[in-house]
Amino acid sequence: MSSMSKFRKLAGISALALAGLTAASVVNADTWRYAHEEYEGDVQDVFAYKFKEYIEDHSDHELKIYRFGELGESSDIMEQTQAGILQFVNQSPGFTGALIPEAQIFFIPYLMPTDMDTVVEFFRKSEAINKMFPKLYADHGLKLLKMYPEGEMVVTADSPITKPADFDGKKIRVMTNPLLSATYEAFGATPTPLPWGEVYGALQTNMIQGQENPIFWIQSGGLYEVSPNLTFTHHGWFTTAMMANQDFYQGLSDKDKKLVQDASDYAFDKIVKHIDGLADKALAKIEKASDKVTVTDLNEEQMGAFKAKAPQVEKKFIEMTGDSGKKLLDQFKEDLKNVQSD
Ligand code: 6CS
Repeated sequence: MSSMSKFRKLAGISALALAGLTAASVVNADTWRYAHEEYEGDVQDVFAYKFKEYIEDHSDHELKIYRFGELGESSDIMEQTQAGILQFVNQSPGFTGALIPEAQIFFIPYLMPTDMDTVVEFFRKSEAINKMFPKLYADHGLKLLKMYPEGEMVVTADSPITKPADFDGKKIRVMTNPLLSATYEAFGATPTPLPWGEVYGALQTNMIQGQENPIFWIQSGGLYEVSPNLTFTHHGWFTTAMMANQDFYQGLSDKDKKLVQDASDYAFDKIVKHIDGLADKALAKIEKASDKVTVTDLNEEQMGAFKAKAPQVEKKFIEMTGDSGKKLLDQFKEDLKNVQSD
């Protein structure tokens, strides 16, 4: 063979090999779909985009993100994920609690500390969060990847709330899980479960007289415009969870499983920085935008009257979840004790 034809043959082989490699990487380059419950720039959106950034920087995969409303309400995106139409979903326990009763643990009032660093440490280290919850989600075809806090819950209403009697006769919107209804019942209100899409309109038309949410959401969703009296009750954190369709996750290569886990860790680290100081910034924006807004920060004594209602909600949680919920609650409390004594 002449040296020229040898070269041609080699070039042919390498062209073939290259074509094969390209085909392999095209086959391995998937587009994954991820839906969450919030709007552009909100906490779940920042998390999703950090997750996407990591995935796309470290693989050939692409992530397509769908925000609130693009594919329906929170319950719709969960159904689509369970059906495998979506690969990833971010849904808050406020809604998942209807599917996984134990997820309602976040609605036992005054269980969580108020200090953000302690809360973040808890989410990082808690055995209940990182070991027990993944098993509960797995029973519903979901691979739990991360639980993370978004911000402390703040009540907004048509008049300031300083004591349980102030809730008398008020319909307060809650996310659609029965334990959160029990909490607001215990607080003296008439709980009204509604999906997110109906909240602003219901406040505007006085169908409901209040609701609870973290302050960034009260600002970004304009809730203060229609529900201007803000009360810091310090009774809990808005927690959320990001997960994958379990069959999809199980079908990934070990390399891609690690990629997804690392991307979740990366997004978590970014989000805890993002929420640091976010509430103060959002409150400042609200106060600048409206002179109708009042801010009430309950003192220890005022909080005491609401805290006194917590044991009855905790009892309800155990009634609703049985032995599994009791074990989770015991572990949750132990994990909290561990981070509080650090
Ligand atoms: O109140 C709600 O339904 C919504 N709140 C927040 C902070 N995120 C999404 C959720 O749907």
